[in-house]
Amino acid sequence: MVLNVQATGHEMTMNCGLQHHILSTSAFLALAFSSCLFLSLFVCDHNESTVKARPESELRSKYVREYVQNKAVNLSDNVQADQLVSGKDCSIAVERRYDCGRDRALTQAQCESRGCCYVPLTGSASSGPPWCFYPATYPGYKMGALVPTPRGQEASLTRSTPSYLPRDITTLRLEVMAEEAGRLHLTLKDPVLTRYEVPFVAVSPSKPTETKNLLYDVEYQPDPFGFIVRRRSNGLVLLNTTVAPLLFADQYLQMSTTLASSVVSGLGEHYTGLTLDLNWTSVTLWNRDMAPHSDVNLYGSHPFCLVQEGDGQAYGIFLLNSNAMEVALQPSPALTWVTTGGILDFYIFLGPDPQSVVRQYHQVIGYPMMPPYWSLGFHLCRWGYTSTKATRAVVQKMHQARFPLDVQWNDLDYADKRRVFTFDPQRFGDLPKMVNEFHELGMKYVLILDPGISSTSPPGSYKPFDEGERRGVFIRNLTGQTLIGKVWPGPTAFPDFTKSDTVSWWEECIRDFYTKVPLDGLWIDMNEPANFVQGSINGCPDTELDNPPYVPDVIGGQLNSGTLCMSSKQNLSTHYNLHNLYGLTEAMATYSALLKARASRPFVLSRSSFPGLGRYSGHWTGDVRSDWEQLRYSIPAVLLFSLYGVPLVGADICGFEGDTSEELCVRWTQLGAFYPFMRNHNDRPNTPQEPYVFGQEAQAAMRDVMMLRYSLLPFLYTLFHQAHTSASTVARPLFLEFPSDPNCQTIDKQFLWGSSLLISPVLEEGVVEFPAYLPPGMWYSLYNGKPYSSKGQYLLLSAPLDTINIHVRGGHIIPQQTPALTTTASRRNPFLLTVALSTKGWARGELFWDDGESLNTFESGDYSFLIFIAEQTQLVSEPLRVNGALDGLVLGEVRVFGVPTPPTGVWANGREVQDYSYRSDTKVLTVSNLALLMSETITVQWKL
Ligand code: MIG
Repeated sequence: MVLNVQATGHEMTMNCGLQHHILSTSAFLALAFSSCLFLSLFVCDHNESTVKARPESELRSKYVREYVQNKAVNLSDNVQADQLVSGKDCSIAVERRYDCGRDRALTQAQCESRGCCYVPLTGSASSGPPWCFYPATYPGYKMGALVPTPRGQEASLTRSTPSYLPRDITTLRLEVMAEEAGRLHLTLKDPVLTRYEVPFVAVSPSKPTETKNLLYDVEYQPDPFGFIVRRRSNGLVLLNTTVAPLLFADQYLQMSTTLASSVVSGLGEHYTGLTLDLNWTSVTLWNRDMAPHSDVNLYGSHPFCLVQEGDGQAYGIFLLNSNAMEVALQPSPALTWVTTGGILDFYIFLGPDPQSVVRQYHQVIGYPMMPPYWSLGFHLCRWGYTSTKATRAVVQKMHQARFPLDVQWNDLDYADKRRVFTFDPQRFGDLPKMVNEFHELGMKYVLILDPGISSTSPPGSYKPFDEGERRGVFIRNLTGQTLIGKVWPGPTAFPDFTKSDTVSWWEECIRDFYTKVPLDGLWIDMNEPANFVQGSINGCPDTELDNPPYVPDVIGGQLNSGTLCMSSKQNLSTHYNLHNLYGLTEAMATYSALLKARASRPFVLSRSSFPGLGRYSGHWTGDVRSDWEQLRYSIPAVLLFSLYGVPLVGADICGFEGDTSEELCVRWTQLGAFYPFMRNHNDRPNTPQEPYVFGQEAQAAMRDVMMLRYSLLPFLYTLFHQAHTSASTVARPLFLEFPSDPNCQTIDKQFLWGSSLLISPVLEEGVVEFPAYLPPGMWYSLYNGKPYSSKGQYLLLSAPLDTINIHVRGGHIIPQQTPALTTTASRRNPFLLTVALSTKGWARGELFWDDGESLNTFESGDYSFLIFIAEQTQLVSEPLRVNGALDGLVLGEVRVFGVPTPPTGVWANGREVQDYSYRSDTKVLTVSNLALLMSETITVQWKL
């Protein structure tokens, strides 16, 4: 019953003018499709080629780069793109060339022996179109008749001409499932030999939806096989895979498609802006311990992208596949998925609005977990708190300087000889006592847990390894022995979290440690998994998995660079197939272990990620450098993880690698106060960066913004509840909220919390004034209620060192609470409602409240839920559901922004109140010193 009021309120907040600029060319396209065989000649033309080329990106096609380096060919001048080459139709516009040599560099002779076109380009080695590309028709699979099945339709695909790859799968089964009106699910598998498939999906295939209800149409080209997906409402082609042949060999699967626009977000984890550069680039998805920098694969893999169509609509593409993958992007616009194993398992999400695309995606990968309330407080960490004494001193200094601190952390320093599940008897001998002291202060404690288990302690002296070996929990090498790599403790074995015995052993290790050290959460690092030696201490055998015929463009050049041998064996499959799932499976086991040990809501923070991680864990963006560019790119990183279903995310505030500066650290703390997950963390050799080490002015700025965050935690927590129950986002890119505003498509220097707070941080050194975009509508400064009515324009904002600009959107009510130095204390303080009236004089908001740490409170009904509704002259707080968590809590203050004239009187629950003020300059009414029970209906009225 409560559910139906928890929609995120979009219908009331769309005051942004819904203009639907249907692409003028769509009618033309629809005509072209009905009559044309070679669709590929048309589908890309509608886009006005708005390719974004980021200056820092100088990526070229790998193919061209190799040619230039190897000088394999002479660049011939003035070669025409449009020409017939040895009888093949090679008259293909350069931007619509699809690389025929993506698997390896080819000479002209090798290219032509593949039956492909070889047309070098002049002086454009850096622009990246391939020189060897598929001709207009090229043999592929031939599709048989589509036959109905209980889940949809299926057809058989056969290849009669071998491809140029080893071990073609010559017969494939295509299955097409219309699972939801807005979700198309399409798989290509080997019908004879079962191939590896990703084992975790949140939804099981459902009954097909009636064709008349679908948001899309699918058409097939039978020979060579390809398909086209169109948006039914306007005929827009969203995917056209007929533009290049399908390849499906044992270790090389490739499919190309056009895209409906060049505004593409996703395919992480990379160091990029919110939208990708499609100018002949590629991204590799292969989990790797790698400090964030341009053009390399990082810690996580998310084979999902969202495409904004340009008229407020959007769609998503998800390839559920965990093998090493490269996605090539080209400006036509188009992309090519190349994966090295598994099956092709595509989901297409039709939206039609971007927020619906995100929800449809999260329905497949799972909605995010509800984090404990305390985890939204401030976290402090560094590598180099070398003893309990040093750790206690940090906490004490934070308290003395009156900074909020909910969670104190320790890095590897705590462990005895760096072995997990131990603590150093000298330096951390009284660790349990320290943790209890923190608990008495209302704080929490988290420590790091690496997956590598030391394998060289004397037998009988290190139970996690002895017991793990006895129970066979570790990943094995090709010949069946425990694979040994090297990480912080020296030689280590790696738990295989795809095995149930491993999960129970891990749960026991955590429970045993927890009985000594009552920690509150676990930080799972190095779980790509990272390995300091390549493959294992004995190298890797020479197998098709260790040395595959094709290796995507991974940093280090080989799949086993910085990780385990690909041929090593896990319960579910080989590491070759499961590598990208290592962090996810560790997060699942760790979540379950914490739940069993602590019997309350788990907190897990994982570095490695894969779709579905957000159900168990948060994420931090790894080893970011302490510089301004990394500060700036932390925003798209956080926003992209929202799209990936991991809303609890943040970067290391003030930067991890290198020394920070005072100004950078202030600005980073201001931005970090609006990361959903807020932690300051520092690397071992660097100068300290705890808030208290800086000058008084810097400290004051940091304290202010930390207090501001704490005051907003009831609102933030409610956003997490919404994400958990309806797959909305917490930190939200502007385009999700204002899909029809073209200005918002790529903005990633500003972002929103939910639909109502706009955050505009300073991201450059020395800047104290900068232009920020205010989407159409009423906005108010969160600090003083100063109003801005925007038609959708940039506004010059003042931002001295002590200020981060935050605007509240008209029509919204923000629940706040008087801040304190911990959430334990702040949760008992009076609430404050900030009411930002729309131009029509209304606003609404909501509050989700529970004890902050019990599991499944929403699911079991053990929570409170309040809605707030304001009209011209009154505010009503209506509890729709009340539980004990609200006992004794009061509303202490109300601020109303946008009250046009001074009130002549104010009443609270019918009684006249004296304690109010009105400012004519900002038009803000403040009613203070209230003490009205939140568990009851509250009415505050003012007479104008
Ligand atoms: O090889 O535990 O990203 O946050 O401080 C470095 C030490 C291992 C990497 C993590 C970083 C952490 C560090 N870890």
